[in-house]
Amino acid sequence: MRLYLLPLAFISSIASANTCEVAVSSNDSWAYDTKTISVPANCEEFTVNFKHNGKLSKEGLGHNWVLAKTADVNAIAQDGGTQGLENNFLKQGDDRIIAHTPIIGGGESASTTFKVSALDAKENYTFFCSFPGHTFMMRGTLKIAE
Ligand SMILES: [Cu+2]
Repeated sequence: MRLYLLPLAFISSIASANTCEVAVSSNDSWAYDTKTISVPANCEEFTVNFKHNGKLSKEGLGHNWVLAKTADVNAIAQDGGTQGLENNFLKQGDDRIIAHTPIIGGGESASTTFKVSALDAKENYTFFCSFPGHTFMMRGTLKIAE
């Protein structure tokens, strides 16, 4: 019995650790490699590990990963567009933003972690890049998986 139970416990602990994070990447174009992120409801926190696999600088073609309610995305991007790279093209203290990474350039990576309990399974969430001109192409859906 013990021989069967130990490997199962080991496997399930690896699985639960892996599913509370996701890798998302982009490159020197206006796209993420991921369109949909599913967050397990039993995760306490969820981490997005974001990587820019391109070569261009963050001034030229930087990207970030920002999470908000879908209904708030356009207003956040509009308010952030004038805030400059030093503010990651986001309005400081904007409480509509649930989580975000800084703007990164080619070869760089950044992570952001948020509390899953802050999300509502009935709500629609969108992740997007707030770099001016990117927001309409660089976006995807995030949902809580029951
Ligand atoms: Cu971008």
